[in-house]
Parts: sequence; structure tokens; C-alpha cells
Amino acid sequence: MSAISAMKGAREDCYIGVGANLGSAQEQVEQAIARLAQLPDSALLARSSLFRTAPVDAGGDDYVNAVVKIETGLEAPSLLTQLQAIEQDFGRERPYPNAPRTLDLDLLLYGRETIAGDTLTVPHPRMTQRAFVLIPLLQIDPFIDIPGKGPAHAFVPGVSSQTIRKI
Ligand code: PH2
Ligand code: MG
Ligand code: MG
Repeated sequence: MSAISAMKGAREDCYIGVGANLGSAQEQVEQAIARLAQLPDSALLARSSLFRTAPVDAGGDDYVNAVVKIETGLEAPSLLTQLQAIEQDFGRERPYPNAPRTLDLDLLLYGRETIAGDTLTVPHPRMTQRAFVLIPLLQIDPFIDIPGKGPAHAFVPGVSSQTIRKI
């Protein structure tokens, strides 16, 4: 943690990936965004459009994906706990890796921090390989830089074969 974020009252801009491909995916993503807007000690700064995307490294139906930008006074582990609680409220089950899901909330970026823990890695390790993250993220912030990796837009050519369509 940086000296600044250790200061009481420090707030970070964070980006959260939202996805669903089980149940009423579009409704669930919209309702999840509404829940993210109510996170404690946080404020919703921006949200992307909804996108319909083909599953990447996964089976099942097409996904509905979006990215949300919040500002928060929560530390990263507390934010992660909050995200997991919302997933549970939406009936998230984990029968096997990358199984279809009613709701997936991924912490993509937490300020400019890099975190390598047992339960949380930030920036999200696969975010540069996924159109369903990059395209909504760039819609919100076209010039965003991914700590340790570089400008997000530089990774778009590498995901151009992945199907993504704005809803
Ligand atoms: N999430 C995954 C695996 N594959 N594919 C799409 N299109 N959208 C996702 O949100 C997604 C995925 C694991 O979290
Ligand atoms: Mg995910
Ligand atoms: Mg996840």
C-alpha cells in the first residue's frame, strides 16, 4: 500500500468487471450495477454500456458484460468481500472453474496499485486478453493505463477475434 492510500480517508478509483450468462443475464447485470452504486463509503463514477459477448475460455450461453468505475474508501480486501457478498445474493454457484454464472464481479483495477495475494491479484491477470473487459473499460476511459502493463488500448488488436456487440 502506498503512503498516500494508508492515510485515513484516502479514496481510490476502481474498475469492476460485471458479467452474467445464466438466468436473465441482462437484468442481473443492471441490478448488480445498482448494487455497486450503493457500496459503503463509495460512489459510482461511471458505467459502460451493456455488451453481449461470446464466452472466452468457457462454455454456455453468450454473456452480458459491463465495466463500472467507482471511487471508494474501502481497502481492496474489504471491497473484494463486498463484491463476493453481492455475487452470493445473486445465487452465484461455483460447480467448476469458469462455469456459467448468474453474476461475476471482478476487481480489475484498484487505483494504481498492484496486489499479488492468495485471494486477490490486481490488475486482474487476464484483463488484457479479454475484449469483454477492454472494450467496456475503454468506453469509460479511453486513455486508461493498466499498472505494469501499459495503455489498455494497445491490447485491443490482440482480442480482435473475440465477438462483442453493444446491446
Ligand atoms: N468470464 C469468464 C470466462 N469467460 N467470457 C465472456 N464473454 N464474459 C465473461 O465475463 C467471462 C468469459 C470467467 O470469469
Ligand atoms: Mg471473471
Ligand atoms: Mg470472478
